[in-house]
Amino acid sequence: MLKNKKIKVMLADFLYDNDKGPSYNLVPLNIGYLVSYANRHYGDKFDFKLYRNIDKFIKDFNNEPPSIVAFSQYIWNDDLTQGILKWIKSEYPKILSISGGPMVGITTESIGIFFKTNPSVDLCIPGYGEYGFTQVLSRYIETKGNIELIKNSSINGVAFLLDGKLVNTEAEQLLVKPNIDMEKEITSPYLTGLFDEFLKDSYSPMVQGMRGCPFKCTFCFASKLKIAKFSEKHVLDELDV
Ligand code: B12
Ligand code: SF4
Repeated sequence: MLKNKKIKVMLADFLYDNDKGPSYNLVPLNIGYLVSYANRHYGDKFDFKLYRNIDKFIKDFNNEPPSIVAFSQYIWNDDLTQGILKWIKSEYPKILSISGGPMVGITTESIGIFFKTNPSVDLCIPGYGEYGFTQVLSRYIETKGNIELIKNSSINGVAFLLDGKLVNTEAEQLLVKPNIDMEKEITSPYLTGLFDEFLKDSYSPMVQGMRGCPFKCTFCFASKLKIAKFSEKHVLDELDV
C-alpha cells in the first residue's frame, strides 16, 4: 500500500432497477449521514464512496476492491445485499463488512437472528449508525484492519459474533439514542456536496427534520428509537430558503 494512501470504504444502500429504471430514486440519506459524521473525525484517513446502483458498485469494486464495505439493510434490498456480501466475503475474506439499518433491529433477539441469516457480516450497528460506525473506524486503524483483532474486545455501539456468541448486545439501553449531538456533529451531506453526484443523476433529495417518531406503532422500527431533532435553521439551510 502507498504511504499515506487513504483507506477505501464503499458504502451502499442498494436499489433494485426495473425496466423503467430504479424502483425509487431518493438520495441515500442514511449512509450520507454516516459519512458526514465520519468525515469530521477520520476524513484524513478514509476515502468514502457512496452507492445506490449495484452495477456501478460492482464496476468500481472490481476496479479497486476496498478495505471496508458497509451496507444498509432494509426489507426491500436485503436479499440483494446478502448476495453481494456472500460474493465479497468468499472472494475477499479480509475485507471488513459492516451492516446497519432496520433489518438488524435493536433487540438482542433480532440481532441474533440477523447474524444467523447474514453469516457474511462481520459487524453490525443496531439503531442510529453514526457513532458506532466511527467507533469501528477507530478500531480499524488501531488494529491495522485485522478482523480478528477488531473483534478482540467489545466496541461501543457495535454487535458481532465471537466464537458463535453475541458480543455487545446491550442495544436496548445504549443504541436507541443517537449518542451524538446531531445538530452540532452531523454536517449536512447536501451542503458539503456529498450528494452532488446523486442529484446530478436525477435522484430526489429527502430532508430529515427529526428522527424517531412520536407515534408508537408496535410493528415499526422507528417507534423504538429516541426522538432526536435537527434545528429549524439546519433544515432551512438544507432547503436553501
Ligand atoms: C421515509 C420512509 C419511507 C419513504 C422513503 C423510503 C426510503 N428512505 O428509502 C417511502 C414512503 C418511499 C417508504 C416506503 C416504504 N417503507 Co418506509 N420508511 C420511511 C421512514 C419513515 C424513514 C426512512 C428514512 O429514510 N430515514 C432516514 C435515514 C437517515 O434514517 P435511517 O434509515 O433510520 O438510518 C439510520 C439507521 O438505520 C442506521 N443505518 C442505516 N443504514 C446503515 C448502514 C450502515 C453500514 C450502518 C452502520 C448504519 C445504518 O444509521 C442511519 C443513521 O443513523 C422509516 C421509519 C423511520 N422513521 O425510520 C420507514 C421504514 C424504513 N419503511 C419501512 C417499510 C416496510 C416500507 C415499505 C416496504 C412499506 C410498504 N409496505 O410499501 C415501503 C417500501 C419502499 C421501497 N423502497 O420499496 C420499514 C422498513 C422495515 C425494514 N425491516 O426494513 C420502516 C423502518 C418503517 C417500519 N415499519 O418499521 N418509506
Ligand atoms: S409506522 Fe413508524 S414511522 Fe410511521 S407513524 Fe408509526 S411509528 Fe411512526
